[in-house]
Amino acid sequence: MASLILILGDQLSPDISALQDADPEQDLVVMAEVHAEASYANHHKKKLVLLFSAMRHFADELKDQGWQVHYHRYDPESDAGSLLDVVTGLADKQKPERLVTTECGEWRLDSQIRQWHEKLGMQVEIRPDNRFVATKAEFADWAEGRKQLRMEFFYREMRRKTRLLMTPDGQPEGGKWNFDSDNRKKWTGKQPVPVPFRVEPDAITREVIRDVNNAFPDHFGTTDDFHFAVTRGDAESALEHFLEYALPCFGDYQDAMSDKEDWLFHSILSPYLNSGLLEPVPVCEAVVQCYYSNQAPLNAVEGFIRQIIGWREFVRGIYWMNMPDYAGENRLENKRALPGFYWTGKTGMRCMEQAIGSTWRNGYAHHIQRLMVTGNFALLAGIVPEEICDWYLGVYVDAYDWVELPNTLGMVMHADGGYLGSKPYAASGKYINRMSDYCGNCKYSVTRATEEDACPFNALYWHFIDRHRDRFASNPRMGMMYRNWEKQKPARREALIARGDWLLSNIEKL
Ligand code: FAD
Ligand code: DLZ
Ligand code: SF4
Repeated sequence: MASLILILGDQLSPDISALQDADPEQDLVVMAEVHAEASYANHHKKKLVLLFSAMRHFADELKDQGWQVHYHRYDPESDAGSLLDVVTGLADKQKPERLVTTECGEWRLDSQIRQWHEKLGMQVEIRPDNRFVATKAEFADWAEGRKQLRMEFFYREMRRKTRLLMTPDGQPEGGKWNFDSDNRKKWTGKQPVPVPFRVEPDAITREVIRDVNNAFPDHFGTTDDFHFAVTRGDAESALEHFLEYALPCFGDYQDAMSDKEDWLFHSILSPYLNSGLLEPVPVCEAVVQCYYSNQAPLNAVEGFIRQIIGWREFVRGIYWMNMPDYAGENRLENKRALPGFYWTGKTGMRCMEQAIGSTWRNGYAHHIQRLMVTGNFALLAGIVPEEICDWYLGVYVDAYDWVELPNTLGMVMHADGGYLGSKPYAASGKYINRMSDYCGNCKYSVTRATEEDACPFNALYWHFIDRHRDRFASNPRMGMMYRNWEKQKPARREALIARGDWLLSNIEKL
């Protein structure tokens, strides 16, 4: 045999670089469901179902196209507990000339694979991942010499590179790069939300659901009502569904949250983009086409592509430029453990209960829930970054270290000292009340701050501002918050700090 071609669980793209120039008659494709990958995080049961089922479907599609595929199914009794074990077993039997693979998206596994040539005693060819707009080197070139890295400027480069939403003379469509200021409406229920796209589980998915429930009964979440796409064809239908029903309102309600609706107008495409069932540029091209055919307004279309060719590419670049040290950052010197209610959802804070509840049921919460509810609480409460990062890495079906870590450690926790974002997204209950209808159904009162029934976010917000004065008071984007803090009467400030202290000491009871 000529080559073993290893395809990882998030590399389910027919054009993946590892398959390029391969010979279906001579080479053997290897895919493996293994304990080491299934257990390095408390992966949501739906994430395991989605990946294992999508992997099994992809392997079958490759076989139908004439590839020889060795597929290792998850077996708790198997001696092959890691990808290296599976590859070693095959290499011993088949004596291939080399192993070919596409670079892995996680530093943890990538650094292992880069040592495999020594362990296997054969050549290991690691090819670049060709599914991103910017290469790692392009990002590093862009970042070099800049004091601060700001997504907005990188995004403009990506617009120029892809020519998405650009006029023929090289100007941004609509005369502006960014229409974010139009994208902050509260959703009141008047505009009906689309029914989320769903696929009923086929025989393969039903078998995986049984396997996952047997092998991982203690993992977070539920497999009930699994309805994600697990093939490229169905993921493309999910994209069509989004374009037709949700995209027109995506921009207006991008920052909204609802007590009644888990998905609102979001695309729910991240699980497919991140596992390889969809590619970012064709998705953005389809979205942009909706603007030119008057099916969606510019604020929706620009807002959407900014998330993908802007944020998604930006966080990946930051990840690879700074790992592994980035993962250990804790510049706010947080010491508090993650409260148990992140795993159970049992809390009286309605916004947290709903965001964690949706996460438990669906393996999904939309961006504003992740950033301004569960993330904001962890920031205000001073949770140890590693613990909150482990939570986010486990509980979402779209979670992979390269995208989760910069979002959590950088954007939410500001643990990188402002490298990714210029100021922390700290907010009181007022913001949550402005963007949602949670507070009306909460046992706490959002208009109070120091009383026993006062919204915990309020005092925790001022506690955060006060305890990080040395770090943030000179930040021009936070000056107003410090001026507001100083304006309050000393007795009020004392009461807020006392309430904050009480909340932090009694955090498990909230
Ligand atoms: P939409 O709102 O429809 O957005 C469209 C697409 O834009 C998404 O599918 C995604 O590919 C991309 N996108 C949007 N925001 C971001 C962002 N901040 N970073 C990177 N891509 C973005 N996204 C992940 O894909 N995996 C993660 O593990 C992940 N962890 C996160 C952790 C935290 C603390 C926060 C605040 C955000 C995280 N995000 C993560 C970003 C974002 O919340 C999700 O991409 C989004 O909620 C996915 O749902 P959607 O497909 O409906 O997104
Ligand atoms: C996330 C994940 C899981 C749960 N299981 C597997 C697996 O069994 N086999 C596999 O090849 N990949 C799996 N993955 C994805 C990897 O752990 C890893 O997150 C990505 O390959 C990073 O790019
Ligand atoms: Fe959340 Fe506070 Fe509103 Fe309750 S009152 S839902 S805790 S913001």
